[in-house]
Amino acid sequence: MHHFIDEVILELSSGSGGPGCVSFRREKYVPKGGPDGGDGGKGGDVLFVVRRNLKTLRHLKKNPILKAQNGFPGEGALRHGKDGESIEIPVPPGTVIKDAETGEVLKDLTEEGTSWVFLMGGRGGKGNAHFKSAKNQAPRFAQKGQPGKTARVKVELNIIADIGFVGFPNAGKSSLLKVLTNARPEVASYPFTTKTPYLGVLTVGEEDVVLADIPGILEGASAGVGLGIKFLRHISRTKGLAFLIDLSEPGYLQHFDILLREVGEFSTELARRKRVLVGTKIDLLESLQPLEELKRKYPGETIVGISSITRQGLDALIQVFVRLVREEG
Ligand SMILES: Nc1nc2c(ncn2[C@@H]2O[C@H](COP(=O)(O)OP(=O)(O)OP(=O)(O)O)[C@@H](O)[C@H]2O)c(=O)[nH]1
Ligand SMILES: [Mg+2]
Repeated sequence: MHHFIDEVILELSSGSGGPGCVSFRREKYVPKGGPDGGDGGKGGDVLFVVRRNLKTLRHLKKNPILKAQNGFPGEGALRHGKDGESIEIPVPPGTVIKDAETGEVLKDLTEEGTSWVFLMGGRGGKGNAHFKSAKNQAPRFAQKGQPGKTARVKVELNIIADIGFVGFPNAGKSSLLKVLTNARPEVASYPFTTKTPYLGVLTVGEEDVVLADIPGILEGASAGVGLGIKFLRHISRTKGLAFLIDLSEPGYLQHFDILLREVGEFSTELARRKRVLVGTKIDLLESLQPLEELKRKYPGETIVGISSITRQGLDALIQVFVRLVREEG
């Protein structure tokens, strides 16, 4: 997923109403019963429902053609047909529904819990019991159900990452994204492998956590060294930052100060964002001494040691990510 805009085209249809029934009462000793055809059921609606735990539209991509159920036909003895089942399409907050042809915005779905009926199902047809009159005691016709509606919509979402990765080139940012998410960024042993931001979705139970991997940052990046710091813009609306520090590098104890300074040059507010320090590549260490040194130097920080190769520490890190995302403010 390269893009920060997620979109999917859906073809949606509401259900048609069920037809009304033509029927006449049949009872013993009643030679000519009156009309008793029941009404058809209503067709199912198509509605969008906003769910806060969703962060992307990925769940809609497998099934882009959705049709609600038709209403069932009415039956004799004035029995109504059952209504067709509606379809609820769950979307994350911030989803915009557009006409696929014209691009016109049909609805902005921002509030959690909002439920918006987009296509109403067709009305059920009336049974012949409705059409009895003085002139026509035995109507032999009933109404058809009203047809359902079909529409093609473009569903769009501006994805905002929850956690942004910050680190020197080669710190292991893309490797971490790769082991935690569905994303497949390139990983290589040379610096600046990653040249554009990359998103991945980490799914923890019911919850999606969107992780953003951006190009590495060097000392002086704010003055234009390396690829600079303009990519920080992509993680400026995250809920938290993960600073990745390669513990197998000799200068590792200085890395966090340097990174934080560069981030601060971009935005002092971002430098105060909730964060976790991630000591990477612990599989390369003879002992966890470097991790302990880091914890000693920054007693006020949350620090987790990990290896994307042996997967050590990943569960603990996932817990920290979930906590960062859930905390309000
Ligand atoms: N032994 C070991 N090697 C790792 C680990 N994580 C990453 N590496 C290696 O470190 C090198 C850089 O990893 P990347 O994930 O590409 O690093 P990056 O931070 O995305 O680098 P840039 O995109 O250049 O900023 C690669 O050779 C990886 O195989 C780890 O946990 N253990
Ligand atoms: Mg990378």
